[in-house]
Amino acid sequence: MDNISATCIENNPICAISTPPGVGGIAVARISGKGAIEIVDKIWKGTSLVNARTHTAHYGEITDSNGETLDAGVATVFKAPRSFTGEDTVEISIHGSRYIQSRLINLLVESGCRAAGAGEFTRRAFVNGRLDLASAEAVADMIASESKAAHAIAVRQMKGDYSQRLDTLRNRLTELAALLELELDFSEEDVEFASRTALRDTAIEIQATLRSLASSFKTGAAIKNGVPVAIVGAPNAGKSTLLNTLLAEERALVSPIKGTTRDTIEETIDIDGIQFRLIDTAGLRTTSDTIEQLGINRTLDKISNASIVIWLIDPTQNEETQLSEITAKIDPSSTLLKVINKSDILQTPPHTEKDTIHISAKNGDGIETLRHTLVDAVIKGLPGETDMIVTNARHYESIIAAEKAISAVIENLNAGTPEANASGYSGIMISGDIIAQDLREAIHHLGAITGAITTTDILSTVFSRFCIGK
Ligand SMILES: Nc1nc2c(ncn2[C@@H]2O[C@H](COP(=O)(O)OP(=O)(O)OP(=O)(O)O)[C@@H](O)[C@H]2O)c(=O)[nH]1
Ligand SMILES: [Mg+2]
Repeated sequence: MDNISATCIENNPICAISTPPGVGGIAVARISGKGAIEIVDKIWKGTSLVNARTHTAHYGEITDSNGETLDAGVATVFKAPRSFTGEDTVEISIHGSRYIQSRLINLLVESGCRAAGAGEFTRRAFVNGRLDLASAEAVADMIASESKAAHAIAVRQMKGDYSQRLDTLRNRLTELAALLELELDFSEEDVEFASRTALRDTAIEIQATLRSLASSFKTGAAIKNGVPVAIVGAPNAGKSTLLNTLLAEERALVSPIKGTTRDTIEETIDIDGIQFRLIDTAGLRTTSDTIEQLGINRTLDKISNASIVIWLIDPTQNEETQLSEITAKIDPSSTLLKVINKSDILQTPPHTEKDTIHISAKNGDGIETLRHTLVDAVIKGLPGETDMIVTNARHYESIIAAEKAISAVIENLNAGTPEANASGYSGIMISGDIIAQDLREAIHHLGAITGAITTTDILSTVFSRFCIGK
């Protein structure tokens, strides 16, 4: 068993300042582990914290070994297992001077604590069964969330619904694997506990769920990190003007000289609670200028990495040729928006083609429509309100691996069917133990997401993303 809870659990007392580094009105130090309350009592002048009831707050003084007062503060006592970490914990609110904060940590270390590493409190909470791994990661995402949409996804994952649903999928697979394994115990008697048809139906259903989860990752990750939007087109199409108009600031240089933008310029904006990363690029054209060509190569890179590509067109020029360059690079799951600029100088009103947006980057006409279209493009990539969204690269990798294992299960189950045999498939009936093995593989990968199955490596990677004190 590679579950961490089966390995040695360290519960020595650790301490850290949990509030952000720097000066503040107050700062909070957290101390957790076996003997944590006794250690704080050594430097605490006031009510005995060891004798205090759990979930009570006490005013007192912090003193050093010479009895000199460092600060006055409030200590809140949480007794195991009713604390965030599941261990005895004290949180001391002190005045937020840098000196007091570092001196308090020194006093605690002198009294027998160790300074906590990144995410160590949350890691202990996980090891002690206070929260699952995906929920712990959602806490980190919530702390890092910078837009309403990113925050909403983190809240959904933190509530544990995500983990519960993955556990349900995993339990269904475990039951099937167990039935197959039971058959193996009775192999002499040629019994079939697990109906192959039912098994195949369930595997197909789970495969579809895993595929939809995997496809939610692109949008999920984009929402978490900002949706990349590349603005591309011919020189002078008005790309930099559009960036400036969307940002409502003169960020990029604009000029009637073709090839003004050489390097990419990236800025973030929030539209309706979704964070977008707008990328202004060098205009696409054939050039003998080495530096301009380098810029154009960057444009092509940005097209491949963007979730949305705005293809900006100057209707006074003939630019249809760029389309093939763009479509050669764009990811098939990304959105391409054809946007015709400079509506203000068109003699005849624009002829509205389906899926084409007309704007004037210069005077702002059509910009509101463009903003709505950007938001809609993101929302259409999202599963429904109640569906799960994958935002975490680690989860995505596990889902892909689980899907691969389930696909192998389905393939092996198909191999033995009369249809497969009738179609001349040379495969013979694949034995239950091979199918069970693939099922176990899928179970393992799904378990890695919620932490039902973990290795020290997984935990170290996950918790190193946290800050010290969390
Ligand atoms: N009339 C009109 N002119 C515009 C509009 N948008 C941009 N322009 C003008 O078109 C010229 C080129 O604009 P830029 O924004 O620099 O074009 P660009 O696509 O960034 O060009 P490069 O950086 O050279 O690739 C400038 O003179 C702008 O003022 C528009 O909506 N209407
Ligand atoms: Mg430009």
